[in-house]
Amino acid sequence: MTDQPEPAPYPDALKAELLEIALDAAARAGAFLRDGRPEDLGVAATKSSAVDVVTEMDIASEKMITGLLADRRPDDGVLGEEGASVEGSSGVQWVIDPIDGTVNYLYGLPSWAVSIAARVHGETVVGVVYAPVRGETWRAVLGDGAFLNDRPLHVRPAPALGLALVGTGFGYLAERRARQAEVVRELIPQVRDIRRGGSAAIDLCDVATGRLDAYYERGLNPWDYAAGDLIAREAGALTGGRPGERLSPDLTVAAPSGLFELLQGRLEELGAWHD
Ligand code: LIP
Repeated sequence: MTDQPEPAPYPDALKAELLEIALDAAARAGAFLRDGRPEDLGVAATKSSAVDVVTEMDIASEKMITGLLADRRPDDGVLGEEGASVEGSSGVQWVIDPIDGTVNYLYGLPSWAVSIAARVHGETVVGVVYAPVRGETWRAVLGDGAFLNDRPLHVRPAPALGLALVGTGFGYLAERRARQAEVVRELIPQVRDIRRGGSAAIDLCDVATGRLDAYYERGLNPWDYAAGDLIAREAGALTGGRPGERLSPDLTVAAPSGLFELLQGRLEELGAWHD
């Protein structure tokens, strides 16, 4: 069981401002990415491996988002996947994935999103995930519920592990993927089926929406999960990493109570938290 943080009291005006800014930034960046994607989009750079790619659009999206944030809240901190790093002095930190599901975006597949979270003194208070091609915007404010467009969300009731549709993902290093394949090889006969969508943010939102019973992945970064974690929790999921731990690059797990504990325990037995 993971101790879910108790909603701390934040001023309604602050929560409303952070949500409005996150929605505006995600909408602007998402429209730019959807409508301005070059037909000949290529790889601008690689990071941890030849398949860990960055496009010119990842970089442009992050620049657009950080520029809007600087205009609206110049004293806030910023952490972005493509290098944005501002300390800030307000106690508010924005955590940005300018394109979550970059490989899907590069190949023209629809499951990619702009993910923006606002943390106040380290606690995620606002999360927005916008999937433009799917026409879907997920949002959550700490303690105020989760929504898909304007529909309130709640996770599916927890099924038995053997009936669970489980999302997961794989890393950019071949050695890590080989280990992750060993884990999923052991798990797949013990669940309904596995889905690999390619965007952690959308996978976490799909748990919130009831389109997945559970999701787990090793190797995510805070920008991958910050917004989706809050959205999943506000929709009634438990989220965490190894037993008793919060989400981390070691392991991310999300599912309704009753399934969360079973899956987390099985992943612990399988050593899903290490390469
Ligand atoms: C992606 C994650 C996905 C994971 C990919 C990649 P990116 O993030 O959203 O779940 O399986 O390996 O890390 O790199 O597209 O922002």
